[in-house]
This record gives sequence, structure tokens and C-alpha cells, in this order.
Amino acid sequence: MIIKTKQAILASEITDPLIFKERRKIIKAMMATLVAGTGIASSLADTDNSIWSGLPKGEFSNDSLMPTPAEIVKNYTNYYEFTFNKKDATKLAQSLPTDPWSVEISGEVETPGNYYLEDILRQQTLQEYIYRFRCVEAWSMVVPWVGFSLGSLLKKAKPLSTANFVKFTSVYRPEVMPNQLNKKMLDWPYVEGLRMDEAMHPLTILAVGMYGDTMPKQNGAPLRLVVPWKYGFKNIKAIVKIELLKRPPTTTWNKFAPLEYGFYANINPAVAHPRWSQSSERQLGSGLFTPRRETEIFNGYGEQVASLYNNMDLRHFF
Ligand SMILES: Nc1nc2c(c(=O)[nH]1)N[C@H]1C(S)=C(S)[C@@H](COP(=O)(O)O)O[C@H]1N2
Ligand SMILES: [Mo]
Repeated sequence: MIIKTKQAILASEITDPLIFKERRKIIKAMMATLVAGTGIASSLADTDNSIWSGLPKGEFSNDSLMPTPAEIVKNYTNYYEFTFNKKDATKLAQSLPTDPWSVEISGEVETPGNYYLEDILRQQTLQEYIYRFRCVEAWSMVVPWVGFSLGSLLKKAKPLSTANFVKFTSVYRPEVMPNQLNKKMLDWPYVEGLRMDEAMHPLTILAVGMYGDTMPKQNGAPLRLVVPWKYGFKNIKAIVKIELLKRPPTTTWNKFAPLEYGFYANINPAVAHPRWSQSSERQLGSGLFTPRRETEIFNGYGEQVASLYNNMDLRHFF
């Protein structure tokens, strides 16, 4: 079944406030149902601002990992559209309007469309995924994401046999994103990509929240990609378009510095970045005297994904 409630909308279309209110009610009801289904409806009390507690766990959620303190994850972010400073993004990103939000799904699919985010969510099962996350800058964290399988969304659009790659595009809002306005450093909007089999892998999710709450704007609200075996820059924020393509898309960081940021960007301690080693990582939130963590191949997800790259030379995976 295709996303049933799809509504073709234009990016420029302004939602009638009444319709908008109606949609808010629907999303609230949906969240309540989800929580009630887990038998912990009482946690929806007004005083509890965590909207998702007790969600089912994603298949490969690392439940034994200790999440990095939320305050650290929320206040140390990379969001280059706003700033190159990890502290300032927290405040600056608040100016991005994220509601209503729509996502175009197009390209090599049988049923392209433009969907309101809540209509997408109604068709998906939200789960919690505790994953490791490692930035190419050699720091890492553990985040309990709230999201759903990207593959399950793509399937609803009925990919054609010609779909070999997936291109993701971030929002373009130069009026609130200073580095877009001033055309600083990267080509905007931010674009990332995956091979189709990577996109369909059950580890790959679209996240709408973390730590039981909706996604903070600085962390990529309302919808971001999470691919835990790849360097952080692949985990594109504020997605507005998902296109299935025959050929690999040109991606932002790869275009900016092709010798430093590959298309695959699979985490590999044996392949150094041209300017620093990737063999270990600083764990956010750990004490000053805590030793660095030894980086694992595929960030520890090799058992799940190594087979995707069987006939490829791992040295190309910087
Ligand atoms: N649109 C967009 N997505 C982005 C980025 C960005 O600057 N813009 N930064 C990337 C980088 S380099 C990293 S490490 C992660 C950081 O995610 P976090 O800020 O939630 O920790 O987001 C990635 N996604
Ligand atoms: Mo990063």
C-alpha cells in the first residue's frame, strides 16, 4: 500500500491554519496511541515533556551502550548552514521553521509524491535506536534516536529496478541560514547520498527525535538521516527531498574535498584522513583523563554491513 493519505502540495503552498490544527491533533493522537500500545500511557502526563517513552527497540539497537548525556549532544553540533561553530548552532538553528514540513520522494519510483511529514509518520512504526555515531573529525557519541526504517519508506514509493542510488537534499532557507545566504564554503543546499542497498539496510533510519523527544532543531529537525557505520557528515539533517537515481549523486563534502571525504565514507580506523588519524576517537562527555576509544571498522557494525562491500577495496572507503 502506498502512503494512503498523500497530498500533492507545493513548497510554496501555505497551509490553512484550521487544516494545520487538525493535522497537529492527528499527530498528537498518533503519538498517544503509540505510547498507549506500550502500556505506559501515564507517562504522557503534562509534566513529562518526553513524548516517546517505552518505544519498541530497533532491530540493531545497541541497548547495552550508555547514551552520551543529552545536553552534550544538543550543544555540540555540526550545522554548517548556520555556523562553523559547534556551540552557536544550538541558538541559531532555532530560527528554522520546521512545522509544517513536507518531503518529496521522486526519481526512479513508481509513485512519486510530496508528503506532509505527519502523513509519512502515520504509515511508519517509530522505534528507538541506540546507535554509536562517529564524526570524521574523530569524536564520537552514543545517541538514542527515535525514528523509522528508511527502507520501509522507500518501499512505499515502489522503487523501479533502475533505482541504484538515493540522493538526499537538505532544506534551502538562505533567509535564516547565514552561510547559505553568504554562499560560504559549501555548495548549498547540503546533499548526501547512499547506494540503494545501503539505503534499504535495516540499520539505516530516518530520525524524528532523540532521547524520547522530538528532534532539536540543531540536531536536524524535523527529519534527518542516521547511517551508523558511516562518518557523521553522511547523516544529513532537515531533509526535504529524497530522490532515487540511476547514477551516484554529487554529494556536498565529496565535491568540496574529494580526497578527504569519499562518497562511501565508511568508518575505517585503518584509513587516515589526509590531515589526521582515524584510528581512535574522543568520546563526547567522557572525562579529561578517559582514554580515547579505538575506532572500529564500520563503527562496530561490520557484522551487519561488511557483506555489502564484499567485492570492493576497503581502502577506497575513506
Ligand atoms: N544539512 C546538514 N546536515 C549535516 C551537517 C550539516 O552541516 N548540514 N553536518 C553533518 C556532520 S559533519 C555531522 S558530524 C552530523 C552531526 O550531527 P549532530 O550535530 O546532530 O551531532 O550532521 C551531519 N549532517
Ligand atoms: Mo562530522
